[in-house]
Amino acid sequence: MMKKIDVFIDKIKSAKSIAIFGHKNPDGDCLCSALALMKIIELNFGKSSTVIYDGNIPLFLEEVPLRKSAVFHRHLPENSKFDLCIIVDYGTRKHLAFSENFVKDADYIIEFDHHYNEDLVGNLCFDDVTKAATSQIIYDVVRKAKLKTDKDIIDLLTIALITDTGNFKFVRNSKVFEDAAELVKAGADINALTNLLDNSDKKTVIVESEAVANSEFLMKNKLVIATIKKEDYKKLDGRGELVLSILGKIHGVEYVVLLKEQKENQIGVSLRSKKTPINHIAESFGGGGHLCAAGAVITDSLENVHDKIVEAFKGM
Ligand SMILES: [Mn+2]
Repeated sequence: MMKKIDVFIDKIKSAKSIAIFGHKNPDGDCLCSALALMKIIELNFGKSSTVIYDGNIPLFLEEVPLRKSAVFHRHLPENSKFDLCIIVDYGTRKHLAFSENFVKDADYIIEFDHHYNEDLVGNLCFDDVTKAATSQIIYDVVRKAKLKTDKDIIDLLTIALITDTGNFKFVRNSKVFEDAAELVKAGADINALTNLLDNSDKKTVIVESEAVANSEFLMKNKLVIATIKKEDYKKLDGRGELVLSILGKIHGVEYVVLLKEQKENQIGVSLRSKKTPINHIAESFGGGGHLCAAGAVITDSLENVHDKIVEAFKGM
C-alpha cells in the first residue's frame, strides 16, 4: 500500500494540471469524493485542480461544501487538457463518456472506486469493493499518507459516506462505523450534515409522491413498479431515491423498480431489493451496480421496458 501512496503523492507533486471527475449525474459520493480530493490536494500540495461533471448535480447536494467549484464539462475552455486525471466513483468506463478526451490526453490516471469493474481505467488504482463509499478509500489514503485535513474535507468525506450508505442503512461491515467514528472525532456533525441534504425542491417531492401513489403491485406485493413519465422526468432531482425508499417501507415488498422515461424510447431503470441480489437483472439490460441496488438505461418504449422488467422478475 505504501508504495502506491508514494506514487500517488509523486504524481500529484509533478502534475502541471489536474482534473478530477466521476460518473455522469454525480451522486453524493461521487461529487463529495471529488471535491474532497480537490481540497486535499490544495491543502497538502498547494495545487489547484478542476472538478468536472456531466449531467446534473441533484439539488439536495447544492449546500455541500465547495459545491460551486464543480464545473460542468461544457463550460470548460475548448480543448482543455490535463496531464493528471483523477477518477472517482465512476463504475465502468462507459460512465466516463464525457471525459473521453481528458482520459485520452492525460499522461497519468489515478482512480479511486468501490464498484466492481474488470476494465480499470487508471494507471494507479485504489479500488476496494468492500467499501460502502469511495470516500472511505480516499480517507484511508489520507490517514496512511498522514495528509492534512480541514473541516471541508472531513464534511465532504462524511457526506459521501452518509449518502452512499442511505444514512447508514446499507452498512455491510464495521469499517463504515470505524471510519464514521474517526470523521466525527475529526469534527463531522452527522445531524447537521444530514439536515443539509434535506434540500429538495417542492415539485420534486410532489412528483415522487405521485409516482408512489400510482405504483403497481405485482407478485402478491413482492414486486412494486413505479413510473415517472417524460413530462415529469425534468422535475425529478437525482435518481428518485424517495420513491424507492417509500415503496421499500411497505410490508411484503421485496423488490422496488422505478422506471423513468428520460426521453422518448429511453428509460432509466432503478432496481432495489431487500435481500435477494437483482444486479443480474440490471446487467441483462446492459446496466450494473451493487448486488441489491442496481440500474440500467434501456432504449425502448416505456410500455416495452415495463413488460421486459416484469418478465425478468418472473421466477424471483
Ligand atoms: Mn459510490
